[in-house]
Amino acid sequence: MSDYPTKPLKDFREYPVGEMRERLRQFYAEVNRRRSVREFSDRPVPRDIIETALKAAGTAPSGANLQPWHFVVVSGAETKKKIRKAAEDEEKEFYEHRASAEWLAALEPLGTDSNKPFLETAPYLIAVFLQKYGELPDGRKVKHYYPVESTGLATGILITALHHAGLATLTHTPSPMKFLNQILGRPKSERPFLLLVVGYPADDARVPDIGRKPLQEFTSFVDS
Ligand code: IYR
Repeated sequence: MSDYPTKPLKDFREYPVGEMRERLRQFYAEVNRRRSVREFSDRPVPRDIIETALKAAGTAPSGANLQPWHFVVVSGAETKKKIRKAAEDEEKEFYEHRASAEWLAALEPLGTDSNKPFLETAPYLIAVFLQKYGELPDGRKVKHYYPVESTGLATGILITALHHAGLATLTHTPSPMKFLNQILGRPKSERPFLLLVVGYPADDARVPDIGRKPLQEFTSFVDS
């Protein structure tokens, strides 16, 4: 055993199995209502709501607990406009040239195109960056482990927390999105992971009529 300090696991809670089932039933029902939304209202959302959701994201497990992520919360009109312009330029290239016919066919049910008005309408854009390595104040580099997996886990918790709070999100991945480093002044040790659009849905928001795979299709059990 190492000599690092430990403390008792006092916050763990066990529930009777019946209660476990009921809690999970409710949790599943709640997360199953989550939909990616592409039509946002400009209604404001208090900043402390976003801060608490980010604290929840920051509880994610990470490689060697190095927490290799950084979140930039954008609410200013000027920066949102710059991001929209840069994202739409990339998306135009994507839809008109870069995307394969197969990729465009896969996107068909989502009805997406290169027009991204929500990048200016929604009250918040949260740019998620993964830190390829850490940087100490003296300039030395700290190796990060599993930054992609860790940042993915943190982002999943963030999306779930915002949904739990009654907000809509869209995971947006303009590709390439290196422009986010430049617009947001992030160092080259950080790679843009995704752009999360956050706010209330527009009053008349519609979503694609698509569904989720049943459990049997994405799970197998090995009991032997
Ligand atoms: N980035 C583009 C295309 C796109 C790609 C995937 I994979 C999606 O699930 C949805 C869209 C866009 O945002 O339109």
